[in-house]
Amino acid sequence: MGIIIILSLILIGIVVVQIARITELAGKLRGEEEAMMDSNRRNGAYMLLFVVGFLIFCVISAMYYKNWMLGYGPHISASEHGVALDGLFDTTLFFTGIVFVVTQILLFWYSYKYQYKPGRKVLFLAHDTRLEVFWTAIPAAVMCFLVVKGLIVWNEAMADTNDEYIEIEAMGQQFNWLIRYPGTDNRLGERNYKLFTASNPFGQDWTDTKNLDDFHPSEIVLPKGKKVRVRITSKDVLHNFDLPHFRVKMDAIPGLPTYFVFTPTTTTEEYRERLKTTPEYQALSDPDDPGSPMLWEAFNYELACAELCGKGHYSMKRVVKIVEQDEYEAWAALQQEQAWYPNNVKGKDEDPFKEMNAAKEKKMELETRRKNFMESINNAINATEAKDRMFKLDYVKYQTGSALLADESSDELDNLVQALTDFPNLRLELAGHTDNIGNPANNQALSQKRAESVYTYLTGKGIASNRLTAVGYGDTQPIESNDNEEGRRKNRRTEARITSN
Ligand SMILES: [Cu+2]
Repeated sequence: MGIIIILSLILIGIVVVQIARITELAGKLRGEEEAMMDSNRRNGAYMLLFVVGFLIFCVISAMYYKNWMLGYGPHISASEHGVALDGLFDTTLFFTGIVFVVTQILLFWYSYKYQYKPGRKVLFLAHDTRLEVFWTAIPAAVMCFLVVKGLIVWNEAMADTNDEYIEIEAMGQQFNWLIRYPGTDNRLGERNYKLFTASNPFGQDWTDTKNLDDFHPSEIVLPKGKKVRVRITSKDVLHNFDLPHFRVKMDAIPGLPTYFVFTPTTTTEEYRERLKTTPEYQALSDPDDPGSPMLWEAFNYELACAELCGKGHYSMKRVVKIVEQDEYEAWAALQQEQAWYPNNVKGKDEDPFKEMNAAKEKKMELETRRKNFMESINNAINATEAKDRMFKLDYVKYQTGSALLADESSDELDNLVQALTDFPNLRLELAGHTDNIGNPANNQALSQKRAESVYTYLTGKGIASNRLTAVGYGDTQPIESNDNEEGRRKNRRTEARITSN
């Protein structure tokens, strides 16, 4: 196929050359000069026609597409610096526009006017300093003006700010944008590329507490009129952080964080209102679905990647929403609940605070148990009916088949020591109970020994022995059915009955 195309092109070339030669020979026969003059006149006229048509086309096309153009009509910039940036483009377009129109007209007009005429000779101009100065100085002056104006606007837009601002991070990766907000402390935490994992997409360093409240929303929501600083980073290749409606555009470079500071001035709702009266936005957003919203209703600001970064490049989009301050705060509060650390890292192996948090939780749990235990003792003391004048030692445990106290029992027993100290007249019967598995005599002996273990513990802590008695009831007083494990577990228990207070 390729060879056939190349052969055809060569053949066409040969044909064109042959036709040209035939024309030339025919011209010689007819009188060469007359033929050439004729052709020149025709081509000159065509050129004039072309340039007029071309310039009209430029104007019509600009007018036709005006409502889609950034910087014009509904698409005036939605950010503070964007207005100045658009002004810069307008100024540049003004000067280059003049040069463009003038040079096009001159180029084609000269081709027409100075076409070959017999006897007219070309002016020979070897050098003219005045002309050189003239056509160097004018572009230089215009360029200076444009560059200086451009630098001023650029420096203003890029000036890192001391004012209050919201700092967010956008990290490009093949093929989406990861967004990170600073959370309630308003500060983004440190990160390190060595920490990248599936559960840590930003490589956040969790030992930096500033990271703990950061959240990763799926869209960018920002309040109107607040300065925003975007930290722009990349995980793999070059990307480009582009918010066209805000005239924000900056490369995302792996290993070299960049930034952009801008202030949104138009909410999404206000921008839609602008588009509402624009004819181009009156169509259905989905032409095949008559129920779909109009284009102006479906409009959303967009974050795109403006760097051709791979074959999934087109999918690097995120919706950007500009809202009023209170709406932003409501959104941020909702996102805060989805903060990355508490939902995805806390308590897992990569959590550096895992043990600390576990210890803290254990402490809180013990405190709750203590409160509940003290309350149940109080209730028992204040109870009038004999059957209620008792409380259970739920967290007193023994080693399996033995009367030895399990280590964790000391928490509850120490609470009991405290209660016996607080109520110096309190006297207790310590009652051991078992389930009905095994020999009743053995159960009786085990429950007696277990009650005695508690007795020994308490007297060992300085409680007078005359305030305590230890009784084993074996399996004779079940509180639940012994037919299932759950019931048997409840029947194996230690209780304290108040004998006097
Ligand atoms: Cu990209």
